[in-house]
Amino acid sequence: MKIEAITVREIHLPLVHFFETSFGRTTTRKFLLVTAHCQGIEGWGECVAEAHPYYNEECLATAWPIITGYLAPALIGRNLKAGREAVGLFSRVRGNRMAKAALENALWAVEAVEKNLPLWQLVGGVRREIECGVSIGIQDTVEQLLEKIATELAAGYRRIKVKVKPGWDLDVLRRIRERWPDILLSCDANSAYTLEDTEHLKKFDRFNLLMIEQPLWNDDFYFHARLQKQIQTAICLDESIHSARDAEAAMEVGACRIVNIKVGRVGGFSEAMRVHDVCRGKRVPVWCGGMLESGIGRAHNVALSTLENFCLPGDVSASKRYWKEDLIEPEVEVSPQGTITVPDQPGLGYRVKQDLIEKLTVRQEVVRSGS
Ligand code: OSB
Ligand code: MG
Repeated sequence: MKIEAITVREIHLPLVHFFETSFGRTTTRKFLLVTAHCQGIEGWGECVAEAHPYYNEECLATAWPIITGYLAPALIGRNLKAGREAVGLFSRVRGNRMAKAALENALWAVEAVEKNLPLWQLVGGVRREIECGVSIGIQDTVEQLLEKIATELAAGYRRIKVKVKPGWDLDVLRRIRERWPDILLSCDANSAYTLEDTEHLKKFDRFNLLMIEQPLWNDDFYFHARLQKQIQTAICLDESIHSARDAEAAMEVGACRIVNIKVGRVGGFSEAMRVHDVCRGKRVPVWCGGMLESGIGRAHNVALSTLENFCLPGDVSASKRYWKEDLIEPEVEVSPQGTITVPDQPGLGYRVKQDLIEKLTVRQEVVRSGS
């Protein structure tokens, strides 16, 4: 693939329903899309950094200049054989993994078209169908949350994850378990607790949770290991795993028994596959996390979820849970059995709605040689 130009766009897409975590509420998802133009083939990638640096350090205001000023220029004019070669070309730039992932993943999509393979096969997937769960944000009342859970269970979803924070946790989990004693249930704290909450966190063990996601600091493994020794519920790490090396260290110290893999958080498909592999080697199950992606990021998540060790239902769910109209066609749909059928077309596997994307674009920059 000869990379001739890269288009970067900022998109604003209103959510069907607000999404609230321990760090705040989102009503309109603002994100970047990148397009790699390679001799007639266009590959799309989504930068999952949010509008504000609350989930992690990246946000739109950092990803834009990193992509246009450093990462895209490192690719322009190159003739690559594979998307993974982007890793070496980006290695001088520290961190900024979500920005890197957007571009690397766009190149994987180009490679898939060139090789006439569906993306899931190119990344080494083994499943034709992936299992879906949902992540349900903090609501205004517990009754509203219970109603949402009832809707998602009726739609077939196989695992319910709820967001928790101090003041929205034990009572909420108790009410859920009273109504549904046996469903696969987990919770995600997005770093809302500290070790001083250990006695409180022990009480989560009553609810037979599949896992508690990132209870402590976003950059920690060591104290998660200390907590894991004191609670029965499996800890799953999200925020603090940026690489395969992080995953290895976290597992070695006993910080988690499950790993959430987000392709943006770890810097792209290459690193996501390495995280997957080290976890498989230690027999630690993984699942695919979500960042409220549009169809483009969602299509990448579907492909990633086909790898062998993605053996728990992920946060990859139907387009219509998020958007009135998604940016791809067909939209991502979930069967009444709570599964997504993986598309078989070469490349991304979905058609990108260029017209809609242009309408939703609030700013755009094209990086090409000499620019
Ligand atoms: O911690 O998994 C998270 C959304 C934004 C930021 C962080 C997280 C999430 C989700 C949503 O839980 C998952 C999704 O439905 O895309
Ligand atoms: Mg999480």
